Amino acid sequence: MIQNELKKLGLSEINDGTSTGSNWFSNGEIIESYSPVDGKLIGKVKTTTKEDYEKTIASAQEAFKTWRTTPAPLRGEIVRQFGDKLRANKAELGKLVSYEMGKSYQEGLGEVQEMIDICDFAVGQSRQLYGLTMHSERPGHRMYEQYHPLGIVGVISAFNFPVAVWSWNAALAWICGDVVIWKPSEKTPLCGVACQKLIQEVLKENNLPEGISCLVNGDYKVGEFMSQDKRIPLVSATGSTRMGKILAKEVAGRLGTSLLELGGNNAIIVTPDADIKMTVIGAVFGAVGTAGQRCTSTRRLIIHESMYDKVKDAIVAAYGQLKIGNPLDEKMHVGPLIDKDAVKAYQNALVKVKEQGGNILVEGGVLEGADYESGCYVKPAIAEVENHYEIVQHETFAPILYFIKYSGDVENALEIQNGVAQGLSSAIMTNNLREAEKFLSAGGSDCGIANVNIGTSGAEIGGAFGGEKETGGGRESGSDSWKIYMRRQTNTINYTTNLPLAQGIKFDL
Ligand code: UN1
Repeated sequence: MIQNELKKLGLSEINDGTSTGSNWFSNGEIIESYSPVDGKLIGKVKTTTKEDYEKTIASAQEAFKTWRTTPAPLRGEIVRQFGDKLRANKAELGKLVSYEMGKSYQEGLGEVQEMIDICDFAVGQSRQLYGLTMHSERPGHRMYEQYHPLGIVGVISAFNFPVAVWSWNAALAWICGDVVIWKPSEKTPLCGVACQKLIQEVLKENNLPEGISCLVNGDYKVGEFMSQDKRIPLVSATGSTRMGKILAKEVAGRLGTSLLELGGNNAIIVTPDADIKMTVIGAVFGAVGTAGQRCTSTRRLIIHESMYDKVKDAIVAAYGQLKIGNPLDEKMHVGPLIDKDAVKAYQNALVKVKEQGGNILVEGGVLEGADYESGCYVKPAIAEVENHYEIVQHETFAPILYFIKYSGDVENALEIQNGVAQGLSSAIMTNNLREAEKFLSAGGSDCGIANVNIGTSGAEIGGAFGGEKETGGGRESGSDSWKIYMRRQTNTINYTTNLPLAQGIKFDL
């Protein structure tokens, strides 16, 4: 189905799973990558052994010596060229993302666009790695701070954004003078190899060391090499809260830094002043886009009782129009889940919804027959629930949307919204200024992302992306997220012939 794209991306030559250069050492077990679109084998990739890993670290350490002293704007120029490489390969990479992960082709292209956008952002940032200057309390002294490269940055990414999340980290880490070791999800290894090949072309064209970008493959065991390795000062990880808690402990145990993007349990509050049409588009795309497999997917709709029936009818009707099928076919709205384990988790969640008292409004189910051979296609479901149900408190990575009714004013809705362990994304649909401002205030949404009159997903790269509570507290991509990829140094310079001490301390010899 995508033979030409695989060829253009240089992936047709790795059929036995062995690495073919590109600064990628993989001689371990074979991972077979099957497409959730049609269940076919796309390719094989070998995992990284401990020996391969040590080679990878050596290559990264070697590259860091050159890269850290390359002027930041020149590092930006390399990232600019990488952005151009992505532009030239956007259709192919977007299609591979769509085929290996299962999101729609439009969303695959959108993901590559996010990569291009973060490259552009990073190029500009490469001339703005600003530190402050301070006035010294001592005469003839000057104080300032500067930001220096950190070293090796480890990136562990998830299957749902198999390429973009790496680029948010890598593009910034590179302009900051760091080198990157990336472990993509073992569910989307070919996306990782494709990106590694593209950046290696750029490095080669510029005679730069390959170790600026390194790829490792495998499951959590390879992730553990990284989290336990004191040669990696920063590990940025995206995935489940369960994974994040284990990784954070390991990294903290060696006093390293972790940047975590973990689960969400994102809600849209629909107030009496909401625009129904906008609410329907925002909620339906948020809940079923990427088959509900974004960290930012809409899980809960908290609807005012006065609007409840209207919103319910409109959304249930919209669900009746959804076309589920091959995501490469642009007429489809919903593609498959990533694999059969995800299908099982979706089915279990629906059983629990019923057991715990939920009322199903749109029945789910696994689709069978022609066009659904992979066994990964499911129907988006809707249930009326109460916020305290154990299953509602939990993030299920599938298209299940919960309706929760609230009465009284927006404070009551906020209490429900904030009444979960996760804190990634949130939204309010309202044309009422007081409600919107309350939602955005210190007493409002407790999430890292809070939107007015748009849905919970689809964040732009210009803002800092991440969330609070069990989402892990990390911030990636825009704003000042670059700072975590650097170490800060405070410098005091004395340009006199005396040596006065700070705090007026006298120490005469
Ligand atoms: C994620 O689901 O891990 O806001 C990232 C969005 C995307 C990123 C999602 N820009 O939906």
